[in-house]
Amino acid sequence: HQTLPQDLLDQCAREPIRIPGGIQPHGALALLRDQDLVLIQASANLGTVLGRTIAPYDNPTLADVVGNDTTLESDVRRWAAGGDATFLEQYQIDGRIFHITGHRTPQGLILEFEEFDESERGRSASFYQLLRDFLDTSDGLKTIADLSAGVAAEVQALTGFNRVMIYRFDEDWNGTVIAEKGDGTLPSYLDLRFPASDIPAQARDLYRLNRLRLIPTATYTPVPLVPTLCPVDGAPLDLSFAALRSVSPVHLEYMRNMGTTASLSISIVIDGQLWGLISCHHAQPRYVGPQIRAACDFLGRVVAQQVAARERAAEVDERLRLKGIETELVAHLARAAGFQTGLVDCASQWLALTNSAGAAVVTDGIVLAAGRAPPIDSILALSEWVRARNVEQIYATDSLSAEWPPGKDITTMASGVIAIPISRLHASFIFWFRPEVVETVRWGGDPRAAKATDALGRLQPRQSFESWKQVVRARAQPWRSAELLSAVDFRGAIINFVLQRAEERAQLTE
Ligand code: BLA
Repeated sequence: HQTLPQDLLDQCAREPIRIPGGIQPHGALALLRDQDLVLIQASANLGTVLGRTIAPYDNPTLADVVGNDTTLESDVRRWAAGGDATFLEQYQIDGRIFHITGHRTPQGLILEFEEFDESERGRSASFYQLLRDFLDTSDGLKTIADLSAGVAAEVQALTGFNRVMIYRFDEDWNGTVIAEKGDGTLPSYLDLRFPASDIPAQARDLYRLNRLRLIPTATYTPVPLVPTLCPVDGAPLDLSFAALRSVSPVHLEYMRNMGTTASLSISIVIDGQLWGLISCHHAQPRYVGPQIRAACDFLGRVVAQQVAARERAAEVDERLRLKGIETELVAHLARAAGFQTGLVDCASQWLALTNSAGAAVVTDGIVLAAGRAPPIDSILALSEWVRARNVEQIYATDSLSAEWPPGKDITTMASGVIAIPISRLHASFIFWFRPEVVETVRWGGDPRAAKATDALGRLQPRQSFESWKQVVRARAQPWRSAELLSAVDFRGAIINFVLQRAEERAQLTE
């Protein structure tokens, strides 16, 4: 697999993206002290953005900041005193309309101001319609692929970004673009895979918690916070949940290299895990206001639930189907002279139990095999190796040779292996095998080229996103959890069977 040297990965993951010390310039930020809502820290552009004279060092009151010719001041006070986690309203300040969002942090209340953008007018009116239509049609989108394509189209319609992608993470945190809706302005990234190092661990961590980020232009100059450190605790202000948080300069360079000026990304979080992103790109600068963003966030959550429901339903269906096969097989074994020969007699059910191409049973150094299985000697050597691992219930891999070097000689039969121990005393196992499936992965740029460093040894994002083909060998189709559960269940049945036969023998000899 393509991974960066650990020290470079660590370096990327160490960038403190939650405390960048500044914001993006498409709005302004104010930190209010909890007890009296006095302004104690602000982005340097607060006065300019609001068109008022504000001196952060003079501890201005909330009314000094936002004026008191609207209900804004009293509404914020009421929110601050009440229980809601966040605040999102529109107000006029000196004749200009602002979206004002608020959230609570241990360092105080953060208010963010974004001026209403004329391009939002009319869009808001149609987004309820769009969301409703999506909810109506999404029931009919049965597969993850269809659902993803539907969502990409929906977000494209909602936001007008040139290219909207559904980006799904794999177990190594590489990601693949599994659906895309574009207007032809930017090249297609559909089916391309991107290395885990493109979105380092601390960023993924943050995106699990804060599900949305907007970068209207990747060429901005950050606006610093004044004073630099938060007066409450002398620490940098935590901007984890600030919409305006200034983003990593490494990432901005990445965007520029990619030819995208603006981006919006929305997390798809399932069971507390980052499953994927809805990633939107625009060739030109592009801003979308808090209401459209909230609609996108809402969609991201709907999609997460729908993906989870479909994945669960597919697992349950498969589990039931495999259970049916197990029942048949066990009934047959009950009539067989020994379970080993019984398995061979019912080879097709035996293989079907885990959707495998080959299987073997090893007891007392004797191997019986079915389907496409490795040679006897290899199976015996493999049993010894698995035994040395002291496996309790199950051992499974989709790339045997990566864990057991002799496995490289049997990849065409056994790149994927499940082993279940069926005796505490002996190296007795039931195995299932899956062949190598040679896969051609198209990467969005050569992942090895992501290792470039600058003169100071700092890792740089890669320059080229030309697709690059990699042929992956010695890997089988990964095991699904329904298949692994099926193997574990079957182990229970076999152990019962062996015990029962032992008891019967004991009774006969009594
Ligand atoms: C962040 N990298 C990101 C983000 C994405 C990507 C989506 C989230 C920010 C956003 O919303 O734009 C990567 N964008 C992609 C990928 C696709 C895409 C893969 O559209 C594919 C379609 N990046 C590097 C290297 C480093 C790095 C080498 O390439 C480290 C040195 C860092 N990427 C990096 C950091 C962030 C990031 C630090 C966090 C940015 C932030 O939120 O501050």
